[in-house]
Amino acid sequence: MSTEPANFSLLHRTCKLVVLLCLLHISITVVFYVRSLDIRLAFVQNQQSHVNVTERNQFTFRTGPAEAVTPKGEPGKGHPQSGVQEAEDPVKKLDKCPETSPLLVGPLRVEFTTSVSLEEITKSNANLRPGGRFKPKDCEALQKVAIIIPFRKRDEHLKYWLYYLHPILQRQQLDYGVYVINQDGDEIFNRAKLLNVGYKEALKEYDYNCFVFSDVDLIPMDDRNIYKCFSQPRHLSVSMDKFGFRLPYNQYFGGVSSMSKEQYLKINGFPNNYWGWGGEDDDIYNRLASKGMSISRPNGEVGKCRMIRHERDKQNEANPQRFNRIAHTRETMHKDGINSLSYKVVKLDKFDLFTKITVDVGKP
Ligand code: UDH
Ligand code: NGS
Repeated sequence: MSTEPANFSLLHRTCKLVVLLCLLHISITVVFYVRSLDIRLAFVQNQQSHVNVTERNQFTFRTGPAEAVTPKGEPGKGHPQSGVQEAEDPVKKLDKCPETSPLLVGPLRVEFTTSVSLEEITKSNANLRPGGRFKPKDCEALQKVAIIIPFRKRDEHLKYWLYYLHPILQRQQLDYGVYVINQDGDEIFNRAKLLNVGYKEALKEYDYNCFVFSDVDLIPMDDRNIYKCFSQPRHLSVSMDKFGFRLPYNQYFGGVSSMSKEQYLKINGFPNNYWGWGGEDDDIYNRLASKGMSISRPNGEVGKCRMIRHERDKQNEANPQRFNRIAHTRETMHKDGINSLSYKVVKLDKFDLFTKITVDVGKP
C-alpha cells in the first residue's frame, strides 16, 4: 500500500514535465514561426524597393524621349522602404509650350544711348546655359532655333543685340542658341558665306530645325515678332526705322530672316561668292522664288525694328558684281551653296551669352 502514493506522485511529476516540455516546444515553434514571417515580409519589401529603384534607373538612363515616372498631376508615391525620394525624380515629361507664349508683352522701347556691359547682361540672364543656349523650364519649346549672326568687329552692336534679344527670345519660349560667326582676318567681308557656316556649325552641336539669320545691328521693337520658322520662309525685319518703318521694296529679304532646315536645303543654302556689300539677300530671295516659295511676314506694327546707326565698314565696300550675279541666280544656285561650302574653323569660344565661331572663309 505504501508504494501506491509514491508511484502516483512520480507519474504526476512526469506528466507535469511532459506538459512543460510540450509548452516549451510550442513556444519555441511560435517564436521561430513569427521570426520566419518577419524575414519573409522583409524580403518581399526589399524586392519591391529593388523593383522601384530599377524602374527609376531605367527611366533615368533612357536616351529617347523622356517619360513621366508618376502619372501626370499625381504626387509621387516613393516606397517608404526604398530610400529613393520623390525629389530625385528623373526627367519629367513636359507639356508642349502654347502656340502663343503668355509671356509676351508687345511693343518695346529700344534705344542705344545708354551703354551696356556684358557682365550686367550676363547677370540678368542667369538662366542661360553656356554658349548662349536656353530652353523653357516649364514646357517643351515648339521649335529648336539656331540664331546665326554674321560678324566682324561690331562688339558694341553685339552687346545691344544680346541685351535686348535674350529676354525677348526667352519670353517667346524658344529652345534656342546664339551663334556669332566671326570672319577671321581682314579680307573682304562675305555675309552669306558666314550664314552658311553658321547653319553647318550649329547643326554639329544640336538638332536645330529652324534657323534665324540676323544682322548684329537690328533689334525688334515688339516681342510678338517671333524668331521662329513658318510654313514659308519668313522675313522678320519688315518695318525698319531707317526705311521709315516700311519695306524698301517688295522683294527685300535683308536684315533678319528665318528658314526651316527643309526650306534652307531646298534652295541649296546661300551663295558663297558675294564678296562685299549688297545683293546676297536678293540672291536668296531669287532662290526661294525659283523654288516656288513665298515670303511670310509679320504686319508692319509687329515687324517694327531699329537699326544701330553706323558708318560703312572697312573691307565691305559695295560689290560691283552684284547685279550680274543676281541676274543669274537660277543657273548658279545648284552648284553654289551649302553643297560647295568650304571654310576652316579657327577658334570656337563658348561664352555665357553666345557661341563665337571664328572662321577663315578665304577670299574672292
Ligand atoms: N557685318 C559685320 N562686320 C562688318 C560688316 C558686316 O559684323 O565689317 C555684319 C553685321 O552683322 C551687319 C551685317 O553684316 O549687320 C550686314 O552688314 P552690311 O554692312 O551689309 O549692312 P548694314 O545695313 O550697313 O549694317 C550698310 C552700310 C551702311 C552705310 C551707312 C552710311 N551712313
Ligand atoms: C539693295 C541691295 C540689297 C540691300 C538693300 C538695302 O539695293 O542687298 O538695298 O540696303 N541690293 C543690291 O544692291 C543688288 S541697305 O539700305 O540696308 O544698305 O540689302
